[in-house]
Amino acid sequence: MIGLEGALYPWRFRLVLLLLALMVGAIAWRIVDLQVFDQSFLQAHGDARSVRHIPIPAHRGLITDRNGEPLAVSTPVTTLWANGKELQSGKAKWNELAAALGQDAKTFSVRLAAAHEREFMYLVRGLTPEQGQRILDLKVPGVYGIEEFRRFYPAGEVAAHVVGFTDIDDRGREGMELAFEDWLAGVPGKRQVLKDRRGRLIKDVQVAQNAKAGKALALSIDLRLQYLAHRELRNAVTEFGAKAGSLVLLDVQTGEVLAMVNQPTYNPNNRRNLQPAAMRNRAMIDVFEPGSTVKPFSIAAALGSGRWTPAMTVDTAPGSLKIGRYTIRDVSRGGVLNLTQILMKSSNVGISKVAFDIGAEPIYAVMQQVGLGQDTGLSFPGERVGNLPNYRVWKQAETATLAYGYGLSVTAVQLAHAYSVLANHGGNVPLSMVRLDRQPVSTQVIDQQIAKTVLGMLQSVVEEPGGGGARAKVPGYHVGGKSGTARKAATGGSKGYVDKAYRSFFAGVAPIDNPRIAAVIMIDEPGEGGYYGGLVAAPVFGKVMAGALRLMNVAPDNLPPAEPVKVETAAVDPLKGGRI
Ligand code: 59J
Repeated sequence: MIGLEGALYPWRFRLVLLLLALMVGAIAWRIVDLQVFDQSFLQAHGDARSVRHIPIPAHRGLITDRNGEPLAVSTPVTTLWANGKELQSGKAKWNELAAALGQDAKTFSVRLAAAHEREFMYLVRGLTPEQGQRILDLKVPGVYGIEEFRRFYPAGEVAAHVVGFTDIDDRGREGMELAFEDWLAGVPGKRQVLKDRRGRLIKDVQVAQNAKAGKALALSIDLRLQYLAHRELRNAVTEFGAKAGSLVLLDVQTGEVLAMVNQPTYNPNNRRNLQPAAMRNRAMIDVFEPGSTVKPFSIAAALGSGRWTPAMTVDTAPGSLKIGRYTIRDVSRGGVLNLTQILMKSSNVGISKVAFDIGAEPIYAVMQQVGLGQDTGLSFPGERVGNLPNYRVWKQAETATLAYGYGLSVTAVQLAHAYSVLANHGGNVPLSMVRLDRQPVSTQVIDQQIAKTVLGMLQSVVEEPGGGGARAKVPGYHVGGKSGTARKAATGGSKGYVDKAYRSFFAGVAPIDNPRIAAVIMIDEPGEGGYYGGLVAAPVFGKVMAGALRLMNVAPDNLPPAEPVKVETAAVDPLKGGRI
């Protein structure tokens, strides 16, 4: 045996020992380095290659009408996706898969073969969970399912413009779905999973973060009134061959929008072949000259000036009035008219003469205070403000046209709001598209007595002979309102008004003594069977109001006097008895 001392080359032996020791030391150091100093960095990188987070979709809040009727509902669906690389190992099952998905086997296999380098492709989105499971049960390699939610709109085309819709990724795109996106959406959660080098799911580790469901939203809309408004507007647009139309119903005490419908409309549950014209919530995103429907506000300004009383008269003969190069015309000639008759005959000349007397400013002020051409505060997507012009110096032509409704532009919802202020006896309540739990603050903008006087005049328009609003009558109730027929202003740079293109209006309130509902009907370009507001729009008011007042349990204020009740006297003497 050769001892250490006896080694032939002791220095060599020591060198080897030293080298070995150094190597052990280096390795030990590296271990410490990796395990201690670089640990978190390496852990993160390791996880990044194997631990994945997949999102857990959050349940989107339910949208209902004011009584809890569902308007937008999220239902669970299964979306199928595929890993194109993994798919290639299961070609034998492709035909079966194509059949289950209802696709042509040939085109389908071409599509799958072309995806051989893709890690992710959608196969089909939004299946019912049962349909999805049936396909997953085929166990085609590379085919996976994810749980998602899809919106369904139970009221379909009836509430489409108000409710709006979400896109395929469940984000609000239109209407209240978009306006209240943050409220409705919720926060998606995260699920931690382990995947292998090729991205295949190995293990569902844990829910890293629960999804937070979105909040429910109750709209101000009453679906019963919405259906009624939809039906009557659609019938009128069809009957008169009109291009479009809008109808708005407001609760005059709370400012809540009870119904808002437009024609044409669309089915939000099937948005293929969608026409842009059908998608417009015209009641809020289209503006127009309101014409004669604003005359009641000019009258309110006249009464507010202190210079006019309802009995005071104006001579409107000969039915036209020249202002420079411009002529104001009445369609029907009236002669000497008091303020009520100016409204009943809808005299442009009459209201212009009143306007010249008081000046444009007080008329402008009333229109502004009732919200015409003003921001509604609703922030509805695409909503327009319109325009109420304010001149430093008002020329006569501008004064006259403002007084009978031209030169300003408004939305249907603004016009309804303006009538709701009259109906609320001069109190302006802000509009709301969501159900309110308490009475909002009202601002008195028209004197209460003046508002009541104007309401009385609106009643005459509907209930007295020759008022032009007879077709707006509602059996059992006293109502008031104003019709309007306005030529359409030329668009696209051309001046003046289009030949034979009109908008027909009716705006009104009911019941007249203690109004609850204000309504505006706008029919765009009636093409057959007449075009006057009193003929086209007024009947829609009558029918919708009749139904709405009944549905809202508003007590009738105009019932025929009760028939004296005949009491049948018993044919027998109760004391003596007899046959009953
Ligand atoms: C009218 C206008 C256009 C704009 C005129 C309607 C003006 C005017 C320039 C001729 C049809 C028509 C600024 S009519 O709304 O007076 O609702 O039942 O469009 O006057 O000066 O062939 N309404 N309508 N005027 N313009 N400019 C009447 C009236 C109204 C009715 C009927 C008959 C117009 C009673 C309208 C209705 O009150």
